Amino acid sequence: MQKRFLYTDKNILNYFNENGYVIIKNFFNKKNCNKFKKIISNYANDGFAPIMNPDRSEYLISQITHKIEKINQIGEKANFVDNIKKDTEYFRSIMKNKKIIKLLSKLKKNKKIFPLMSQMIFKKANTVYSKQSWQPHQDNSYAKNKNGHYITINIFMDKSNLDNGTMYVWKKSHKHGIFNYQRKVSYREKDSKPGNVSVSNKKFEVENLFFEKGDMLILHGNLVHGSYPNNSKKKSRSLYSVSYIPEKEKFISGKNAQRKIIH
Ligand SMILES: O=C(O)CCC(=O)C(=O)O
Ligand SMILES: [Fe+2]
Repeated sequence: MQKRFLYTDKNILNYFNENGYVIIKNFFNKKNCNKFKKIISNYANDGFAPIMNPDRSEYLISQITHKIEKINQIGEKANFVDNIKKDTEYFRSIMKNKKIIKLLSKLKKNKKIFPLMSQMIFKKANTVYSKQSWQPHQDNSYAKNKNGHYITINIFMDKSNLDNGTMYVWKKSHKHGIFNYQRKVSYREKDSKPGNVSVSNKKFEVENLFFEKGDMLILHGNLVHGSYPNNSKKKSRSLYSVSYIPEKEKFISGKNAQRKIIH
């Protein structure tokens, strides 16, 4: 297994600059992971498709109308809708988690850091979307920050390995700016292969990454990464992904994600 750092480790910055990613071990404890999964699962559809921006009520509602319709009694419906506010606030509180912001700020010369968007990816065992294998892509191919300051974190809510669809990176590929890419539908795609496919003449070694439940991956926006399908019959591989940017940096908002500075 590759190196996993404690939150307080002094070598995080060096490792991140050199490798374009860093893994913080047990950032969330198991109880917090279970709480998170329980709450967000209330909003999943049958195929457990990813949920875009569950921290924004307008996004959450737009993705769960089918669930609301299925509830028979008006009182129950009202209770379900009433919970949305509380739950979006909970997801938002994770995006704005002080420990996360402080650590990301350390990686970016102590600049102020703001969240832009979030996404829940379930890869729940035995569902349609478990077979999702993200093609090798740079997250910054969407946001297009010219200075390469776009960052994504993935909080792993399950143990993640080759069997249940873990992630891989193209080693040190963050050092070459934004590559050309083949555009792909990356939200509710039909081919189970989302992610703008990076195209480069350079050859990079593939490094598979392994995670314990509660680990947090911090990704440089220009590091090419992807993931394998979840072939496990039993083990889901869920993660909550949040993207960030330092103050005053430019980015593309995007039609689906609608990235915006969240204060
Ligand atoms: O969930 C995965 O396997 C990868 C997700 C990812 O890279 C992304 O959302 O940009
Ligand atoms: Fe990604």
